[in-house]
Amino acid sequence: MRRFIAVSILALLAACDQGPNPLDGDPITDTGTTADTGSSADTGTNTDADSDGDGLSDATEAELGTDPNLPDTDNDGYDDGVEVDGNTDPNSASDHPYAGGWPIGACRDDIQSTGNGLGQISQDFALTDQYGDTLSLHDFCDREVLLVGAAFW
Ligand SMILES: [Ca+2]
Ligand SMILES: [Ca+2]
Ligand SMILES: [Ca+2]
Repeated sequence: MRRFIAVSILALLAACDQGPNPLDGDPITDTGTTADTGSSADTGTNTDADSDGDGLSDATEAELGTDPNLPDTDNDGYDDGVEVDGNTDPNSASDHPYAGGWPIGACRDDIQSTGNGLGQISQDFALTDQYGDTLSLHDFCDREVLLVGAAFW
């Protein structure tokens, strides 16, 4: 009796796999088209997902134009999330956090020079630090900077 039941179950499973498509009756495998029109509010997209684990959600990466499947979009050695947190451009390899750890101000792109006199906002200029990075004065727009000059003759 057990043998008969087991054979019957196998025959039933085989019939389910081999039978005609229940949607249209033909022998072609159903491609997933059903009466569901997809009108559900759930589109299957998880906006909180971070597919590449760089600290930015896929939705945020879409807004920034970075690759949601590549942690370091511009291949400069810094993950996209680190760049956003450090106020650098995750889409530009020439713009990245300083190796020396000098924090870059979020206001750096908004700063407007007013002159080089006392109390004025200086023109931007760049210097090289001990790590070989080129530091821009306006990158430190959110702090006071003491400049010490020296010359060799
Ligand atoms: Ca991401
Ligand atoms: Ca990067
Ligand atoms: Ca970058």
